[in-house]
Amino acid sequence: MDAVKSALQPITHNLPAPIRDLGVSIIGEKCYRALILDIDHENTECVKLAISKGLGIGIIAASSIVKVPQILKLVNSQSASGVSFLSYLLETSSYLISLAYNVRNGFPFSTFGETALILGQNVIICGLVLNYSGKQGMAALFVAALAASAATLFAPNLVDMQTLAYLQAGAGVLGVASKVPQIAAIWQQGGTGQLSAFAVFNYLIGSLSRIFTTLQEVDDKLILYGFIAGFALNLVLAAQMVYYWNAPSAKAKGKQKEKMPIAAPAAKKAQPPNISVNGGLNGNPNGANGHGNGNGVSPQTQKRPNILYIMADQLAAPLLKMYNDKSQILTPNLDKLASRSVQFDSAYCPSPLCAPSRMSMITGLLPVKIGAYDNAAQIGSDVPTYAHYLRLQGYHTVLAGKMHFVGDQLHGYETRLTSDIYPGDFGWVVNWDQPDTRLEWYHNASSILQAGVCVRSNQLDYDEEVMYRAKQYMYDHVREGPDARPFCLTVSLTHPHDPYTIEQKYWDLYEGVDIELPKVRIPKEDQDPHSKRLMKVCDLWDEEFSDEQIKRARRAYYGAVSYVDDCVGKLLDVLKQCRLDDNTIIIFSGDHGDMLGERGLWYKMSYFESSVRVPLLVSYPQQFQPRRVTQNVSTLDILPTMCDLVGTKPVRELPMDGVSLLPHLQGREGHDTVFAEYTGEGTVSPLMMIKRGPWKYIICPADGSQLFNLESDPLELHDLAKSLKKKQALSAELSAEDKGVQKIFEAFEAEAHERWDFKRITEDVLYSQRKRRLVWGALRKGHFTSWDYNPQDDGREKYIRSHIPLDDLERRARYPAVDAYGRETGSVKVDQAGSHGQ
Ligand SMILES: [Ca+2]
Repeated sequence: MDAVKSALQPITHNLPAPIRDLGVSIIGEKCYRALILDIDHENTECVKLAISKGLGIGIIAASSIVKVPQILKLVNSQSASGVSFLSYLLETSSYLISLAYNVRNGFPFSTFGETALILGQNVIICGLVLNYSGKQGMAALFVAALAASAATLFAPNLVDMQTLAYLQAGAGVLGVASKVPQIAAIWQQGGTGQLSAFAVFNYLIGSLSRIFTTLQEVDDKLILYGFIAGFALNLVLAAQMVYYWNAPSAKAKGKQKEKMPIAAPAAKKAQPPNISVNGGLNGNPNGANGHGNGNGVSPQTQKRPNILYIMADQLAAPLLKMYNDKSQILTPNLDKLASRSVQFDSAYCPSPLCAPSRMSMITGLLPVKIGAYDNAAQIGSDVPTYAHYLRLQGYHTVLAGKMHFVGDQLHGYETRLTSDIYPGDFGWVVNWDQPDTRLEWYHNASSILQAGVCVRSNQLDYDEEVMYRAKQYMYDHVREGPDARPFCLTVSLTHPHDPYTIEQKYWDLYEGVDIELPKVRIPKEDQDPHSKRLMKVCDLWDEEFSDEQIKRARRAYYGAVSYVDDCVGKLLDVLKQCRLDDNTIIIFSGDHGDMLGERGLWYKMSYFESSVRVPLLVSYPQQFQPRRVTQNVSTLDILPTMCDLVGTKPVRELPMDGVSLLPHLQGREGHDTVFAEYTGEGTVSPLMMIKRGPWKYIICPADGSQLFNLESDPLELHDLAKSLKKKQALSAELSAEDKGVQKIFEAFEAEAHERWDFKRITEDVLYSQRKRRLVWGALRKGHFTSWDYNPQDDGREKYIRSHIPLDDLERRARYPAVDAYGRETGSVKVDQAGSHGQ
């Protein structure tokens, strides 16, 4: 020891003045002499003090950046969504009081410094939250109020020490109370979710250290009790962390926890799918991947949940009752489903056009990435879809209805029950080389002019077949008995797509109803460039529809929506009759909306809400408490969400634009940004959208950019980009609010140009269009071979046939199964020859 001392002393006695002074200022003259100069380690008092000071400085250093990630998140997203101002306000107030109490008591800075640093960061966060919530005025008021409170608390003549002590006691209680909801949430959810273990253990160590530094340096019971209570609650949190860390599985470790399939107990780590192991056509009923348990949503039920995904076509979310109390459209079944669902209030399609939206939805990839440019674009058969992912997990992937595939008509679906309603070829290629030529298949005014009642239509023929096949599939499935593989059945209806015509029954639902006219009417000359072009493309430019015509079209659409609602009711009814309802996750959504006369626009192809926003419901009350989610999400998110629902993950090495909705479904914080891309008819260059928080930003090199704040301007009447431009042209003085908007707009512009190479995308689109035009021209010469799907339906193998024993057949066909006396037996004989005919 003496050797060490004599080696060190020449150094410690000759430290540079600034370091010596710093040391003295931290641990005092006495302990500096004892520890540094004399190197006396027996001096316990000074050693303790030095440790205490070291801990204090460590805590202060860590606290100086503790809120930086939150600040960056706010700045990058330019949205305050999901951040509670009240919570930050309370924390900020409690820190301000503590700071005043500590300063006025003259306690050493090292024992409370973090209070000041976190306070400063909280003030920034509060300001950002108010700013991004569109309350710039409130932000100024908040800072002023804070300054006034600080002045009051620090002034001995205004607040005496006794009052300040009471306030400090209150602040301590407040700080402690803030932990309780977190503990309760973990208890209820049976897991720690996205709570950071790093933060929890940091807080635990921090509060323990603070007890030590307080005992060592501050003689104040109030402060001490606050830290002890804080430590106790942090200890509970940490214990919860440890408990849930290990509870689900000995295999589940650390960070993998977040990636687990929902509530899956013995879940294995998500692995790239392995075809040789996973189920083939025969399917292993216990999971087909040989891992059985651990892949299910519910650990209690051995059988993994089925998925029934119902889609509508051209169903505008803003018109539906579930999104608009005042809606005149009758949708009792959807309303009931919504009340049992996690309902997404801001769900967008990835492209406001049929095929691109659907191709992106099934692949989780934005249209440009997969070449889904228009309604005649083909995506590669090598692009993984949710059907591939679920099939690998042993699911029977089944499609009944429309998907608007071009070329490959299956894209991973094992079974397709109907043909498509639209052509699966290059017939509808857009031509940007001749942008002013209206093509024969474009939408036109006839839908509106001829709106009304029908006995039958193309659409009804189609959807009636879709419904029959879908219901029949569920009946067949349940008669397969308990060994049937789980299914993912997509039922995709073509209603309420135009033409606006529907059966009398649904038309009559609106008899005597004064059908609401569009809310927004804009003179043609005041329309934005894209809307003008859309009116021309859809042959609406020279039309002046009377209110009566508009009402008839809307009434027929309302009827068609009620028809969809009826279909949903029927599907859910069959699910229930087949006793599949308890173990089936229901997803409801659509491919895009319909302007239905809003702003003088009809159909879709634009980024206004009625065209681009879609309904989205996920119903599985056993796992997901019904709630509403306001954050922006996309139907792109359906693929990664389905993967989570069945206990797998998209392959990490492959691109993925969709983000799982699981955090939203579980009531945790989830994403709030969506992107959309449009390169179809009605535009002449790529038209893109970013929706983040309340901001909707639209960019098209041919038309310029638009910016709307949906929170303050839900009808999208004020294009902020346009008004900024106007003010700048007039060299008008920009208000503080204008400057804020300008900053947001510029950030979006930069982001868009970073994300999209418009020149290259335009070239790619033109290249694809030209290729397809040439190929399509050739394919129409001579003998035409259709790519349209022809579903298998072999009448020789159903019903009563001589090669199937009659008694067996009747017994198998009856559900529920009965014994010889017609009493329900509760089980289906599955060992008989194939229920689908062999
Ligand atoms: Ca469509």
